[in-house]
Amino acid sequence: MRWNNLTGIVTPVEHQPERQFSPAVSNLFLDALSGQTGPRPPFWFMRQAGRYLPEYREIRAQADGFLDLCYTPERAARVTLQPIDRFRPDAAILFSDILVIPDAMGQEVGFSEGFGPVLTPVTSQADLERLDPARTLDHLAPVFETVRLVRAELPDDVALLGFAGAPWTVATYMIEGGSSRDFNQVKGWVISEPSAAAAMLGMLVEATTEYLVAQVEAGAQALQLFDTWASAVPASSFETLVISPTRQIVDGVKARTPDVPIIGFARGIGPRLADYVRETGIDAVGLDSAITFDQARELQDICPVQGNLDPAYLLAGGPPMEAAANQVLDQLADGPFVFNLAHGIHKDTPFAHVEALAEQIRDRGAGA
Ligand code: 1CP
Repeated sequence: MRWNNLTGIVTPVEHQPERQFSPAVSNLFLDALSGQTGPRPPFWFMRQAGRYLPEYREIRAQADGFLDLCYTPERAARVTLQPIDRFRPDAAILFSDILVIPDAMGQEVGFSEGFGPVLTPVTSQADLERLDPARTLDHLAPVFETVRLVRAELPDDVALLGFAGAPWTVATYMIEGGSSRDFNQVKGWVISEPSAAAAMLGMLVEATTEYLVAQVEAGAQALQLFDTWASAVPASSFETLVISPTRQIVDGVKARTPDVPIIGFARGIGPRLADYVRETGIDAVGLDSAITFDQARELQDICPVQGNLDPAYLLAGGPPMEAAANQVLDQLADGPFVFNLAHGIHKDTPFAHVEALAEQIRDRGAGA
């Protein structure tokens, strides 16, 4: 296996900017991301579209696999809008996945029912050289069409959030060939093949920047970068694997679409979150459930925060959920804040619990 002498740098693909949406009425979510506090905190839920919704399962069953669903704009748009119709959150998140980027670059990506993502792992320099980030925009054209369809359907006071995986998190799937518990393959690879790792992160930065800019040009009004597995990165590699690739994407996106707010969600990095915010240039930060309210309020002095009800409360429902959600609201809603979960909705969550939570947050605007 030889990994040396790779550059992995791609030339940005030219494309025509399109109309950028500007909301006619105030949007609580975008206001919060710009540092304002409104009549009530805005909310949306990570994985608000997905398997816990019967109407999602119905469309999913009609699709020829999960990626087919992501790449069929009419269906992906319907799925994006399903939770909006049910719960009326303040933001819709584009229905897609973080693994469309390796798929676009030419890696074999599949999703097996009940098992999760399965990728043919990148194990050699030849595998790496076969990846081509320059294909990203063409391959993901259906996703941009989904963004246009959704924006045309969304009420003006609901914002459209685009997203992508951060390079490190996407790289874990590309090297491990799927989900991992210990990340030994990818961590070993980074240690023994640093130039190959740098080349792959470089490809991911380029592809992800193009992908996010194109989402904004198609109508996304804010973006979220998911660094779900930032928790696995040793402190000594944090700058190289988490901070630097994220900062490059933030800089690249802002150079071309300066006004779009970017939320960074780096899970499990606890005390390093403040550095993450300052050094990457993200506009707002997503909090996982290990973040204490004291930490969250300190972060709120630097930027708006989003979070952090543990999804287990939503799964449980009832008075414990209500009490836990009230605590989050009491502790954080005085500053710039977007109510959300600490991670995605669990697939066994009864949607009645989600309805109840949405109503509870909305009631905060009725004088609570
Ligand atoms: O068969 C199915 O229906 C698959 C389930 C599913 C869904 C609904 C997958 C496979 N992806 C998605 C959609 C998705 N994924 C969205 C849009 C929907 C929404 O939020 O409403 C988003 C934002 C993601 C992001 C995503 N995908 C992340 C980051 C967020 C997180 O959950 O930490 C990650 C890590 C993935 C990879 C992935 N894709 C699918 C699964 C089951 C996974 C996770 C696998 C793992 O735990 O390692």
